[in-house]
Amino acid sequence: MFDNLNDNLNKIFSKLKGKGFLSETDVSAAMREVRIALLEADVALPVVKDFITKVKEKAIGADIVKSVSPGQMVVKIVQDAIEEMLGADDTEINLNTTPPAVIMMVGLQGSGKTTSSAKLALRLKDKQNKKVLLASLDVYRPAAQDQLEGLGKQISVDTLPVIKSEQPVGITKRALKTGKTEGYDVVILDTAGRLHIDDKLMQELQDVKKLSNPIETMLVADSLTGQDAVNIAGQFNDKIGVTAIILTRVDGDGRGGAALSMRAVTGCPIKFMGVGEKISEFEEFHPNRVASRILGMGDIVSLVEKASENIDSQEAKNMEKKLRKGKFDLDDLAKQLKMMRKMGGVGSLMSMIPGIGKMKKQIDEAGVDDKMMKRQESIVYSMTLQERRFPKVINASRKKRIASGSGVSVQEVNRLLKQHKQMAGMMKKIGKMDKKTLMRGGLGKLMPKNIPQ
Ligand SMILES: Nc1nc2c(ncn2[C@@H]2O[C@H](COP(=O)(O)OP(=O)(O)OP(=O)(O)O)[C@@H](O)[C@H]2O)c(=O)[nH]1
Ligand SMILES: [Mg+2]
Repeated sequence: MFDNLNDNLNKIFSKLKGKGFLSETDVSAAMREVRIALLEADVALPVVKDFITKVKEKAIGADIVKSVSPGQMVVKIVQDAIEEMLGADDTEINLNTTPPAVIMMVGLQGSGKTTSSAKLALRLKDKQNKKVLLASLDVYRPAAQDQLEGLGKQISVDTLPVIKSEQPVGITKRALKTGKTEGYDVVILDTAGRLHIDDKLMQELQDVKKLSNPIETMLVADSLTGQDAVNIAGQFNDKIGVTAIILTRVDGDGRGGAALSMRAVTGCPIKFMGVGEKISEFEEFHPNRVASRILGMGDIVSLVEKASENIDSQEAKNMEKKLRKGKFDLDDLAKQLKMMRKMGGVGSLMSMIPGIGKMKKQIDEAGVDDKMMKRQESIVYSMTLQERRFPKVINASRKKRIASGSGVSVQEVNRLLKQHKQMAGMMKKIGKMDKKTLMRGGLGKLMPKNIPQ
């Protein structure tokens, strides 16, 4: 799914990613291309328009986080907008009722209702440990009831025994009764297909729905039919009310338009997708995962997320100013430790910075791990304001108090103070250095030979 869209978006973003500065014209030009890409993917026009407007607004007014490029920021904004278009994550099946909970499956002919009924039944049985009864209401297509029975056998889920000449409403009544008396948790009603939406069959669905009061009415829609699937979903929703959508044949869908516009147009969440003919080929639909599949730029997105979530840009600026002046007190140390920890710890930070391999080894050897950073943070927070600003006042008795306050040994407090002293000294030197010297690797030379543990 989304292969073409993924290719097209990649081409558009590769032009933006490297740019150090993005003008409004750059963003507008890129959005024109994104718009075409989405339309080519068969996304509904109103959905595309809404999408582009939102992205443009955010991209142009975006507060660019220092550590990422504007292009990377746009990728993140686009991913957020795709997620928003796909709706909130909502794959729970509502079974919150006096059992049996009824799930009614509706949809056009051949959309995959019977197959999806079995897939859903298997999932409820295996993952949620539910006792499920499958019932076919399809008295029109010859062998439809046998088809469900065969699938039921295959997955060891019971099917309601077939009584020839019984009509859908009668079958529904019997299914409910059997469900109740035989202690089923869930009854899945697999209804007959419709070639198109006709009044007689719609009436039948309404009758079945009224009688069975389903907790979920799932529309099964073929993603290969693109915008038709979306329109049909809208009509089903108007006429009988739909609570969720199962999108089928996603395995063959290279465009993904139905998946992308379904939620925005119908207001119904896509809960599952069929990704093949086999019963096991059934997946939950998670908007965030689908969005990252579409863009295929998960690394950039998570980098931006981490950077923007955790670094208050003002804070970073203040820190830089202080460093330039060569000042670095214990509060600053605690802030730095916290920032690093929030960004996923030393390991994850290192893995995101290219060419850090050498230093990583050094740091590993020094034993700077996340737990230690947290302990160090708590040592600092056990100090008084005066102690943090002027570490010199920390005498033996104060050290004892700080150690017991943070649950560590006095030696550990000593180690932290020593480390701070070294770092403060280093910062002072950096403060005096100009940028050129820093770039030439001055920083490495400044690293203390052995960071105290
Ligand atoms: N590739 C693929 N095939 C699917 C998927 N879901 C269903 N099918 C196939 O689509 C065909 C029709 O599926 P059914 O489950 O019988 O569809 P239906 O909606 O019950 O059809 P009617 O009862 O006739 O309306 C079958 O050959 C299924 O194997 C899917 O997710 N991927
Ligand atoms: Mg069927």
